[in-house]
Amino acid sequence: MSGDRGIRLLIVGPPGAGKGTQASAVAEAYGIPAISTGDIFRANIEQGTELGKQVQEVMASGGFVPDELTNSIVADRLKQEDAQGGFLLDGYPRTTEQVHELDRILAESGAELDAVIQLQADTDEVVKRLTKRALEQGRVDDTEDVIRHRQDLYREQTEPVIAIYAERGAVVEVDGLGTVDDVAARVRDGLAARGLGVHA
Ligand code: B4P
Repeated sequence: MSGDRGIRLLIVGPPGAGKGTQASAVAEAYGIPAISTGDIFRANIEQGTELGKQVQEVMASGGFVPDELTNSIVADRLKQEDAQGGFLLDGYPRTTEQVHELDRILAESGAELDAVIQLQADTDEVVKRLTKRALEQGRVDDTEDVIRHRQDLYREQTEPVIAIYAERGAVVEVDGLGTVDDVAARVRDGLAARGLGVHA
C-alpha cells in the first residue's frame, strides 16, 4: 500500500458484472469510500441539478458522459477529506482519456494506485442480471437495446483501459460468476495474494 495514506483501488468490469455490489463490500472492509461515478450521476438526475440535466439523456441512451465532465467530477470528489485515506473508484476510468486524467490527479498528490480489480462475467450472464434488475428497480438504461449498447461501449472503450493497467501489472482478475459471497471471497483472496489483505 502507499505508505500510511491508505489503499487506492479501482473496480472495473462490464455493466452487470457486479461492480457496485462488490465495491460496497470492499470499501467497508478497508474503511474507505466507494466512489461510483454512475451513482453520482444518478443522484444528480434524481435531485434535478444542473449536472443531472446535462447527463440525463446520454445515460438513458447507455452512452458515456463526456470525459471532460466526468473527469472534473472525479477530480473534485477525490479532493474531499474522506478520500485522503484511500478510496475505491467504481466505474471510473472507463476511457483511456480518463486513465490519463486519473494519472494526473494521483501524480499531483503523490499517490499511487494499489490495484485494479477486474470483475469478469460473460455477456449472457450480465444481460440476465440487468434484465432482472430492470424488473426490480426500473432503471431506464436497463432495457435490452440499451444494455447491448453499454456492452458494446465497454468492449470498445473500457477494455483498452484494462489493457493499460494490465501492462502496468496492476490487475487482479476475479471471476464474477457465482453468488455475491463467493465473488466477494475471491476479491478478498486476490487482494491478499498481492499483499493487500485487510490486515496486511
Ligand atoms: P454504472 O452505475 O457504473 O452502471 P453499471 O455499469 O451497470 O454498473 P452497476 O454498478 O450499476 O451494476 P453492477 O455491475 O454492480 O454506470 C451507469 C452509467 O453512468 C453508464 O452507462 C454511463 O452512462 C454513466 N457513467 C458512469 N461512469 C462513467 C464514466 N466513468 N464515464 C462516462 N460515463 C459514465 O450490477 C448489476 C446487477 O447485477 C445488480 O442488479 C446486482 O444486484 C446484480 N449482481 C451483482 N452481483 C451478482 C451475482 N454474483 N449474482 C447475481 N447477480 C448479481
